[in-house]
Amino acid sequence: MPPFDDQPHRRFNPLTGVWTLVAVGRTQRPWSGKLEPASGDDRPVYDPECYLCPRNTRAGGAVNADYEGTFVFTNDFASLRPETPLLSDEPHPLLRTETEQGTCRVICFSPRHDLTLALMRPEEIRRIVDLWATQTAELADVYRWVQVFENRGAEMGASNPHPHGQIWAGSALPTQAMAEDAHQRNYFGATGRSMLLEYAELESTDETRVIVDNDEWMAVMPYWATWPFEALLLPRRGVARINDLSPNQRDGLSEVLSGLLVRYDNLFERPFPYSMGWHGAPGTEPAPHWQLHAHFYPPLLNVTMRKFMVGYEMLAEGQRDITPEEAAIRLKGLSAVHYLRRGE
Ligand code: H2U
Ligand code: ZN
Repeated sequence: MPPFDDQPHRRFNPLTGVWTLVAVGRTQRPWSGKLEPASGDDRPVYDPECYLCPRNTRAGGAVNADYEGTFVFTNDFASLRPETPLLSDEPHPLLRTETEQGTCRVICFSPRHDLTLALMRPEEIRRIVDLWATQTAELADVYRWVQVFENRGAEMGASNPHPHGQIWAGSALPTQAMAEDAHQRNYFGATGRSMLLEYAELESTDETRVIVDNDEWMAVMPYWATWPFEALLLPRRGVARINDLSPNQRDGLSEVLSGLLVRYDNLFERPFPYSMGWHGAPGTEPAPHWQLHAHFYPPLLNVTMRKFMVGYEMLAEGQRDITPEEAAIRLKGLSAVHYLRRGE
């Protein structure tokens, strides 16, 4: 167990260089809320009004393919466009601007409107891992940074319950990527070791914060977590990018991903909202300092309450109300069977 658990303390995130304040006992415990009826569990297999279901017409008139597995299309409201010219302007050091070239895609995880990743079997999730990999490889040939992500649930701004994610790829290295690149590079330069590979080893000798794992992957509540039920998905072997994963690693990932998402849903017996995304090495050059990983940032503190990152968090630094170890114990004690699949 970490020291100072009974006192307010700060923990350092070596990946981003950011501190989080752990102020335990500040609010009620996250599992003491009353259960609200789960929403979104009674969706049809096909929704004629859904812009992601097969064969339906999207805004702007494009018609979705009659797809059976996964389906990818360029976002009809793309924030980034490939034809934007690369320009920069700095009339004064305080007034810097650069244009951003890129593309935005929407990726449907399944033709089934009623499914979620948490309800899919690992074999079905594997299809999505393969899609993330092929999309990343394709876009990394053109753009410096490829951001694969999923906003799940209306609480995180998802516009549609149909299982889907997004990919944005762009010419610049975004702020988070830049911080993680610099910190991993410095650590590798100073120690000759990959930071997150070493971290995964640390976590597996202790296991306090490991939520679910197998021979290839672990889902861990990071020591420095800011969000109440934040998780980090880490491979056990060195790998820089999702498209570099072996078939065996992809199977292992699908299993751990399923294990984490089932527990997330089981925590409050409702679909658990989150934003998740992959961080692989930027570009296509060898990157021994960079270890592939995924972040999960769920906003809930308990079943009825969202963790608001406001006041102190906005103006000083992130703050959490329960220790990561308490949150990990809570999650890993949950059933590996989804609450909607009990009795099947
Ligand atoms: P989110 O649910 O994570 O917001 O993703 C859905 C995306 O789908 C969103 O970015 C796009 C929105 O721009 N979209 C289309 O491309 N076509 C449509 O017909 C509706 C929504
Ligand atoms: Zn649909």
